Amino acid sequence: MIRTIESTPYTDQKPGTSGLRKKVRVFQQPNYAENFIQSVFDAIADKDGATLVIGGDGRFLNREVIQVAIRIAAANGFGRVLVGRGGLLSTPAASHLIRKRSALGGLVLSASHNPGGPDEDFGIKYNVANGGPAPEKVTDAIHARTLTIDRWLTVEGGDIDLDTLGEVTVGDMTVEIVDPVADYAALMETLFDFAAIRAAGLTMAFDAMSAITGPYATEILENRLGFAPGTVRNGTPLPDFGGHHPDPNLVHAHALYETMMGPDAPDFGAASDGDGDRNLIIGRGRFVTPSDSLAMLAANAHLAPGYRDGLKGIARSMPTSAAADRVAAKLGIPAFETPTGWKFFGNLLDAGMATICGEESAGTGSDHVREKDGLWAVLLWLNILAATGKSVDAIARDHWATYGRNYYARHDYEGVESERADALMADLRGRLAMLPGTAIGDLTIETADDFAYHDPTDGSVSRNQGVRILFAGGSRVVFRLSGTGTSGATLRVYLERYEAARIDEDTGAMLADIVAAADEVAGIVRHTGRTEPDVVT
Ligand code: G16
Repeated sequence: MIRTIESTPYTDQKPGTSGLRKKVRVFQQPNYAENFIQSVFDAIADKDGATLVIGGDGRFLNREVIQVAIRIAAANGFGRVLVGRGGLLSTPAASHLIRKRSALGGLVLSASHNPGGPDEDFGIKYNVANGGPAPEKVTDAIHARTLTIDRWLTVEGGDIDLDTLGEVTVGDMTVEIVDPVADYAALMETLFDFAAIRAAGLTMAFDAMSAITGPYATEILENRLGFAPGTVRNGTPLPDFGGHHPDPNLVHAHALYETMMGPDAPDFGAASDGDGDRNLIIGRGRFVTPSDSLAMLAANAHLAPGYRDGLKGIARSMPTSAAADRVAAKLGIPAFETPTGWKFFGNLLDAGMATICGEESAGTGSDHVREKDGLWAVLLWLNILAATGKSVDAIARDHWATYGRNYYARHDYEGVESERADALMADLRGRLAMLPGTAIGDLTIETADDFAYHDPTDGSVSRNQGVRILFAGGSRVVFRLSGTGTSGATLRVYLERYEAARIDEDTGAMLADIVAAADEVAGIVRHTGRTEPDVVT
């Protein structure tokens, strides 16, 4: 029997860069998760008898919200819900399942790389039928509904067993508990030459960061590709990620970095994040920035069976370095520049205009799903290493020798008071027209604008996506506020300098004058009171 529960709106349920992310305690307020899930269902059509995928990264609150979501889905007319065993599904595996089973969409429960636990973060994201994050017109409709919602629907009944494969009935709806790994692993076998990787005899360290990729990496890397037991570290998903940030960068995956720079480093090192869509790539003695990784993967993708016929196009988010554009130019294929947020790649992938996409925020992926995919990037790297017989370092050096090098870094100022961060951006935006021609040290500003994206597939326009300051000679600094944080504001400053021939310099030294110019042009110290970034990646 369907029950109607009266409720009142919360005013803070606007989805950010990637769904609704808040502190666990916020989600634990009465009706909070229920309101948002019901708003999702109120905002979408064709639910009757449709299939819905539900899964999450296993963080604190995952199981509880899944049980609630199943009952709300049953009351809203869905015919079937697919749930990963244990409530687990990596974000790319959820995307694949939506596509494979022709689901109407999916609820992906994660706050990605943010920490988990009772005092940490939780999130809910809705993905549409192509497997990708809901586009802005859908998230806008969901948000509008959260502001007027006055009830949510549920069915009688208790929690179901999430840990046993098979089917159970909730209301009139079937719930199917599926193996979270099997379909995804099978997809990877179609894209990459597993036999060649196995035969290459490479050694590897993979840090699953006590998050969702543990079971996937253990099955694919150790069981199917024959990497030694223990290759996958921190392979058991924990509700609090062992108390760490499951963020695969040089700060939070520092132990892996130390291993890879040490005397006994294996050939290849990698890590993924809370929900399995990000990746960190480190060869023996060689860290590869996400922007470079995108370019190198695109340049070599034809070595993997899934991409043997070449790429249709390459897409990157605006703050990502232009290294991939150079590869696209050489390949004679289009390069696209989108706003930050994987959702902006979906239309290009659906239209067959791009095959590989990537972001500076450690995300790379292809048209095999509609999310970025951490293990996919790892496997493509392994396939390239196996096919070429070269090291990561050699591939990187060869790449820079061919294309030149985009020195790149991102400086994050976290937990800045929102008013101060907003003031910095408003101040900067107000001065954009006056900036061209301004000299700062040896740099001269050539152009300054606020990035707006015109989607070539549907004509939609997304404005105010980040301030770009371009210097004469091709160096660049970009300023934007993160859309994924849960407390205060995070100012991201993206720094880039292109060198055609000087490919072996220190990144910090190469970017020093741009760092100084960034502060001068935006008044970072003046506005935020911070003299140093919290995280440099
Ligand atoms: C999400 C989005 C990415 C975006 C990243 C950082 O990743 O899916 O497209 O690049 O956030 O966004 P921001 O700079 O606004 O914090 P994830 O891995 O957190 O889902």
